[in-house]
This record gives sequence, C-alpha cells and structure tokens, in this order.
Amino acid sequence: MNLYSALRAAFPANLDTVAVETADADGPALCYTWRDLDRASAMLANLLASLNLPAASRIAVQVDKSVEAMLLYLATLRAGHVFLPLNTAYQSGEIEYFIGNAQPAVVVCSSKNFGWVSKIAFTAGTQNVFTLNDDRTGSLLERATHYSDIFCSDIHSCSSNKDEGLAAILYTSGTTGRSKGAMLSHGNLLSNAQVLKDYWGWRPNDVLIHALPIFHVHGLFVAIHGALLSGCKMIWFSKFDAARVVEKLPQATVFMGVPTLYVRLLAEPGLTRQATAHMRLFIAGSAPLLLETFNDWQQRTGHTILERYGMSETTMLTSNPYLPADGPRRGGTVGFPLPGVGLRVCADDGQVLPAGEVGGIQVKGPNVFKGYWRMPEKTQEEFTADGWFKTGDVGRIDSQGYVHIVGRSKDLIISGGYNVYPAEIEAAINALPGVAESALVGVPHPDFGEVGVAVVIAKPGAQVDADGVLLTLKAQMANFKIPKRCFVLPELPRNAMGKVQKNLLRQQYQELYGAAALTPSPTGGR
Ligand code: MCA
Ligand code: AMP
Repeated sequence: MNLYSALRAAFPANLDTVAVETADADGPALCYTWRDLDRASAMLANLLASLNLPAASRIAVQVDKSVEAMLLYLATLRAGHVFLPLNTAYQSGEIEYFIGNAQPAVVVCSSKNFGWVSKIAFTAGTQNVFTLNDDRTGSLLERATHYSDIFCSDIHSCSSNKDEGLAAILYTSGTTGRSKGAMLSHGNLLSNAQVLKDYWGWRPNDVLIHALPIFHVHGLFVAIHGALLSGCKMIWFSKFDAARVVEKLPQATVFMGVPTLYVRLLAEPGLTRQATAHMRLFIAGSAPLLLETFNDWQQRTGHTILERYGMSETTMLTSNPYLPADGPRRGGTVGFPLPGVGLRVCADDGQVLPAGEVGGIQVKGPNVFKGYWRMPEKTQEEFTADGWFKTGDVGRIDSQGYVHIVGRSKDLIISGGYNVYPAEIEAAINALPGVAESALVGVPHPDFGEVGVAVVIAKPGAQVDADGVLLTLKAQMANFKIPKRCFVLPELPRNAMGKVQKNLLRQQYQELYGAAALTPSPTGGR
C-alpha cells in the first residue's frame, strides 16, 4: 500500500473542514482544508512526475518548517520517490556529504541558501533545484501552479511506491563519524503508524499541537502520520514557542515533544491544570525524560506523560501504556514493546538475557528499516545473524515487562532531542592547527538534557585557544552540534589499554550546569 493512499483513505468525509491551522505569533492563522492537502500535494506530485525521474529518486529537502514542506513530503510519497529531509542547521560541509552520498535528483532549499546549495547540488549532478520559503514563496510552488490538482496514482503506480518500496531516507547514527542514510519503506512507516493509531487511542475529534521540526522522525512521521491517519486537525507551529503552545492547549487534545519542550512548558506560569483540562495525551520521546520532569508535570497538570522510545531506523519501538487497563505509565521507563515489535536484551556475546539483567537492546519487526543507503557492510554489522537490529542502546526489561533504557553503547550525545556524534566533532577539532587530540563528552544540562563539552590537548609547544576552537567549529557545522564549553588540558585520562576514559571526563564536568538531575550516561543509570 502506498503510504499516501492509506493516509488519504483516513481523511474525513467532509474534505472542506480544517486539517491544519497555523498558530505562529507572527502573522494571521492560516487554515488548510483536507481538500487543500489533497489538491496541493497532487499538484506537487504532478510537478515531480513531469521531471521524468527514475523511480525512487531521492528528493532532498532543507527548508524551514512550513505546511507546504509537509505537502512536499506527501507529494513525494504520491509520486513514488524518496523523501530526504535535512536539518535546517546543516551547513555546506554537511550538505555536501548528504548530497554526495544520496545523489538526489531534486534538491529543495530556501531562497536564502539557494546560492551555495545549488552549487553543491549541480556539482554533484543534481538536475533540479527548487526553492521553497516559509512564506509560501519560491520556485517550487510557482512551478506547481501549472499542474493539475488531480494526481492519477494508477498512471504512476509502480512497485517502488508502495509496501517495500522506499518512502524516505533519514540520516542518523554517525557514531563512526559520517552519518548513514536509514532507508524506510512505505510498509515500515504505515505499519508503525497503524499500530500507534490504535495504541494511543487516536480518535477523529483529536487535535494535535505540532511544534516539532519535520526533518526528523518524531515530527515528520510520529506526529504527522498520527494526525493524518486519524483524520485529525493539527495546530501547526513553525517553531516551538512555549508560551504560545500553552495558549493553544485548551483547543487541543494531544501534544508530542522531546523532554526539552516539557521542561520549557513547565517554566510557563500559564501551564496549569485548567490550561490542560481539555488535553487527552502528552507524549515524550527522542531523549530520556527525567523522572523529575515526569513528576513535576503530573503534579502541575494532573496529566501523566506517556514516554515512548524510537529510532530513525525503526520509528517507534516501545510505549508506556495508554489504557489504564494495560498498566500504569511509569516514569523512568519507556514502557512495553509495541504490538508486532520484538525486543530482547543481549549480552556482548549475543546471549539473550533474562528479565532484570542489563545488556544491549535488540529489536525486530515490520517497522525496522531496510538498511543504510549504499552501505551494505555497515548494515550487516548492525543486524544479528538471526535478523535482530542492534539499537546501540543499553537497557533491561523489568519483572513487569517495562523496558528501561539505562545508557548507550554507541558514543552519542542527545541534546534537546538532536543527536550529536562525538566522533564527528572530535575529528573536526583534531584537524585544527596545534591540536593533538580531543574528546567530546555529554554532561547534564537543565534545558537540553545533555550538552557536549570538549576537552582539547595541544601539540607540544603549541597554543590552542578554547574560544577560537568553538568559533572555528561554528563556521563549519550545525549550531546545535557546537560544544557548549571547551577546555584545553595537558592530557586526556586513559586506562591501561590507552583508551580515553570519557566516563572520568563526564564525572569531572557533571556539575558544570548546576546539580541538574542526573541524565543517564553510557555507564550510569537514570
Ligand atoms: C538549539 N540550540 C541547541 C539545540 N537547539 N543547542 C543544543 N541542542 C539543541 N537541541 C542552540 C542553537 O545552536 C542556538 O545556539 C540556540 O540554541 C538557539 O537556537 P534556536 O534554534 O532558537 O533554539 P531553540 O528554539 O531553543 O530550539 C530548542 C528546541 C529544538 C526547540 C528544543 O532543539 C528542537 O526543536 N528540538 C527537537 C528535536 C527533534 O525533533 N528531535 C527528534 C529526533 P547559538 O545561538 O549559539 O547558535 S527523532 C528521534 O530522536 C527518534 C527517532 C525518536 O525517538 O523520536
Ligand atoms: P535517532 O538517532 O534520531 O533515531 O535517535 C534514536 C535514539 O534516541 C535512540 O537510539 C535512543 O538512544 C534515543 N531515544 C529515543 N527515545 C528515547 C527515550 N524515550 N529515552 C531515551 N532515549 C531515547
């Protein structure tokens, strides 16, 4: 089944009701009806079809969040191509890698970035570069107005645009430096969306507040598919604004966010029981939700946040129960494996461990991705011989069956819900003049949960300026990746094997941002 066809089948009978209502402070609220979604995505799909691209061509998109960007995603699904969303913070070095690796047939970028993005795209052989801005200007929409608002999927129907055909590639897990493109099929995404629709009790009169970026799984798939597959209206924020979200809570029923969003909402005086009385469900994920945040939220609003766990490679894996009959939502856990998802905990030697024991989390199911784009060896490494995907997360299953994530075996920092890969940052620092070596470690942060702190060792006789290191990095890579602090030390702590002891560095800087509640580190627990 084509994913868009499944979403379209769930649209309400009356297509002239509001599907998306924008809610940003600046500018009037814009309303898009279900008919608008269908017509506009058809015009964009016809534009893509007119380019006569090879089946399953990659459509790379680095644009500010907008309803039109979502429509482009839906159009890509309809046209049988592969949507490749890219974080708006990525700079030219990062974009050059993604375009070189994915070789997209189409690149869509903002007008302000067109100069450098189009140069990279055309140099890499991309034939089509369009612009799309969050004020509905740009060449993409201009061109699309010349195409029919009816897309005949049967004309364009082919094996690639349904079931096992690719729907999207999301870059992630660059623990060994460069990111890998996780290939997700229509079937991967649809099966997960259908499970979540039932598991989280979605109903037609739900209203979702959508305040996440749509270049990651959480905002692009879990949130958007949740609403569209249930025919529910979305209140749409192009950027998270805690005060404005609180204002909209009385008009909504469901909210999804990374823990940082919950921490910021708790800082809003307007967040009261009354403000949340109309809400049905608050969902958190993408990074550990602190028990402190879970408890504060419950006390303040009377609502118990439902924490779930997922990955770009698998979309959602586990969830705390929605129905009381299935058990309580337990803070500090990520709930139970979702229906159809197999989850086991294994020792380093692959032995499956009994309940209570800590080991590597492995998963299996129709939601698990098709592999990493053009990296068959790397893909093979991440699956066991019997077909289980190794998540790189460390955890245990308790006696009641709840999954606890206690850390990560992969060297990864999750900051405000974004993944930061120390290997990538350390390589950039080590390339700087006068630097002998470096280490990036995650330390607790009251807002972002965890942030990167860099320790740099200068070459003998060389002078390295900590601020200069950060300024240089700022010009090279996405801003969220820049270490929040940088220290120049005489040496790095090493164990007898000569391996850098990052756990000692984490301990050394654990209190850098105050005695924030402990966040799990690869060795620590919650
Ligand atoms: C912004 N900054 C950050 C982050 N975001 N620093 C560290 N970590 C961050 N996440 C820095 C910027 O570099 C900038 O610094 C300053 O904060 C302000 O930038 P701005 O963009 O205005 O920040 P913000 O509006 O405060 O953004 C914070 C945010 C955003 C709203 C929490 O990070 C966000 O939307 N996070 C959600 C990420 C997400 O969707 N994750 C899901 C991944 P300077 O001024 O120095 O440049 S999907 C996933 O993980 C799996 C599949 C799953 O389970 O869902
Ligand atoms: P990504 O690489 O963007 O797919 O991020 C997936 C990673 O986010 C997982 O492998 C986990 O390490 C982390 N993650 C997602 N949800 C949770 C959660 N609820 N608690 C702790 N970690 C999480």
